[in-house]
Amino acid sequence: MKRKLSSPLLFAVLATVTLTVVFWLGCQSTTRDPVSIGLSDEAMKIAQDRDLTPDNINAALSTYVPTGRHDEYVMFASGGHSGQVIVIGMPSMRILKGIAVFTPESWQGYGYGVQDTALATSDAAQINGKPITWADTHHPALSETNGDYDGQFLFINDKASGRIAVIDLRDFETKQIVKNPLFLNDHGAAMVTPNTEYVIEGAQYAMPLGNKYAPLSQYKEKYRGLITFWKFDRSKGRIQKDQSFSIELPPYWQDLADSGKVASDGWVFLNSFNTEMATGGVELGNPPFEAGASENDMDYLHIINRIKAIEVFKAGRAKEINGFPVISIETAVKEGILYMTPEPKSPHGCDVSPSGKYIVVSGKLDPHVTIYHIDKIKKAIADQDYEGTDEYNIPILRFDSVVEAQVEVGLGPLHSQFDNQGYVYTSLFLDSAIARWTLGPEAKYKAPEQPWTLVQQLPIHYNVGHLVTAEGDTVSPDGKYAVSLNKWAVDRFLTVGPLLPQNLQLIDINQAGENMKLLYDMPLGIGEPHYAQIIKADKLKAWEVYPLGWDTLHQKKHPKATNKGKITVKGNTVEVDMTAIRSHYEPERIEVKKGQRIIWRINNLERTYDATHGFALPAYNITSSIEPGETVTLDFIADQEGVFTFYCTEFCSALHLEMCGYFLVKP
Ligand code: RUQ
Ligand code: CUA
Repeated sequence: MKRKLSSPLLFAVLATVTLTVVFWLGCQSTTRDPVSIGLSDEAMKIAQDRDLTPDNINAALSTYVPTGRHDEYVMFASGGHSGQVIVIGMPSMRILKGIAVFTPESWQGYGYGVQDTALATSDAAQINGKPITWADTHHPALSETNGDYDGQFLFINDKASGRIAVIDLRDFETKQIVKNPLFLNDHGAAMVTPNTEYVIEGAQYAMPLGNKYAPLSQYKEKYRGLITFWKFDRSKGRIQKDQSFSIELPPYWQDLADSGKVASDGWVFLNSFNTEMATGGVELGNPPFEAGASENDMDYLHIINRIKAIEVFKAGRAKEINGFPVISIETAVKEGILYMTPEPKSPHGCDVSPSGKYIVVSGKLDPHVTIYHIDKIKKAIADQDYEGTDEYNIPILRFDSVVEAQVEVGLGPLHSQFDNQGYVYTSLFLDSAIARWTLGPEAKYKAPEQPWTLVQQLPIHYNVGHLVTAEGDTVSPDGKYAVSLNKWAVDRFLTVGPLLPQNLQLIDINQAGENMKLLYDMPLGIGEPHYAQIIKADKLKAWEVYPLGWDTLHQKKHPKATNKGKITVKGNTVEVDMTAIRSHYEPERIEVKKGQRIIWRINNLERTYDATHGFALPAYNITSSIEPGETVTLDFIADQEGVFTFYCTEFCSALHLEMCGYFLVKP
């Protein structure tokens, strides 16, 4: 409800604001005279003209970042089916960049002829020889050191094709894409272990491992689930496929994963649904998946001993499928790698608390969140406190023995995040709200008699999927801000046709108790952001320019980098070494014969921050971005004769239009 502002109230608010601002300015600057600022009258008029409430004014002051100043946090949001990652400054919620990951992107010259990109060099850009040019990015994961974001790397999954990408945060560019050799989709990805030794990729919709055919009538025997542990080498900045492995899982649909930390370090948790093993077929009179996969009251939380799994893999006891090592269910059970425990009603979300003691799981069709305690899990395993096994002989830990608490938070709970006050925040899809509740003995504020208590439900707009808090997946979350990643926007913005943007709502979670406040709405109209992570901006140490002659894909000096333009003809190959510096290329005329192979390297010789040049070659579908210091390589056959004008696509100087040349292809 919008409250109309009464004048005395408005005056009180503005007076407080003005005093604060004046005091602050007084502290900041000796050259400005606080008395002459006259903020109050002007601000009052703006507020009245724009019909702003006191809450509006507070929200505006909390989010406004003046020109030239920088945001305090950076959010990395998945770009959903745009296949990208979106970088957003907080609290201003200004978009800083879209990072091209799985999808060609022309501004960054990603996927348009440049050879030195993850997309061009990865065999994961094709499946069975077919180029895959889109992706469905879901869960970004920042690299961690001792459970804290270290600002070095970002990983993200492609749910659609079962892929993981590695982004280097020195230049915010994608360096590697790996394809799961056994599976065509993933969802419990990407999550990292506390020192980023492994990137976790849990599968989703069960299928025969290794992309083979089997009829649905053989679902229980031939279809499987999967979890993959991708070994990450920080010094190389690459996933090491030859040191990675998978664990075969039952054909339940694995959902969200999280790595244990601190108290639960060495364990991995992965929830699931469709333990009914429904195979659909509504057209045959079967229940549709939505009903068939929701019949059971309980599904299973997978509990995986990562340390033991690594031992078994290193001992060579995994079998190979498609040339990739897989620990079978049988071995996993025998070696004490795999356990299950029930989780209520169509579970979703699986989030380990900062201390690592608690694992929070929601049930989409249950108004509660269920909290498991790692000590209870360990004890139940040690005591073999099982309530039986599933159809695949996996021991099921007794629910009552491992559950610490259940909290009724509201309808349609999905994901949970943590802060520095011992609150947990759970997104409520059906209620369109964020629930704040206390994390048992870890809650700091006025330790309630009932340590697990719902504190507040903040309405959001509308139908939240994930939510994220500042540094919320680390061992030491910051609190301060949460962002609700809403699936529906409905009436929040001007109409833009039937396809609407998603709405990211910024929430102030700084004050304890029932004091969460909505601050800002940010529409995002480029694919659906699923999950995001938020890092303190000062942890990011991105380069301003590349070292001169830089191969950005491998992050090292390009062996053929040069500061002299030249053309070399070797048989049927023409090598062009071109330089780019304001405001010309050298050489400017390149004449070749039709059918020749052209290896064209462009060296940006600039040392100035932001002095990027572009390179566009019409009719050849080539476009590139050459950032200061970078050397890029194009490699193509001059298969079209004629005259082609290449030009710089970045407005780099007053004579940017003159930064061009002729590519002449003789018949
Ligand atoms: S989960 S639909 Cu991240 Cu709620 Cu994927
Ligand atoms: Cu270089 Cu425009």
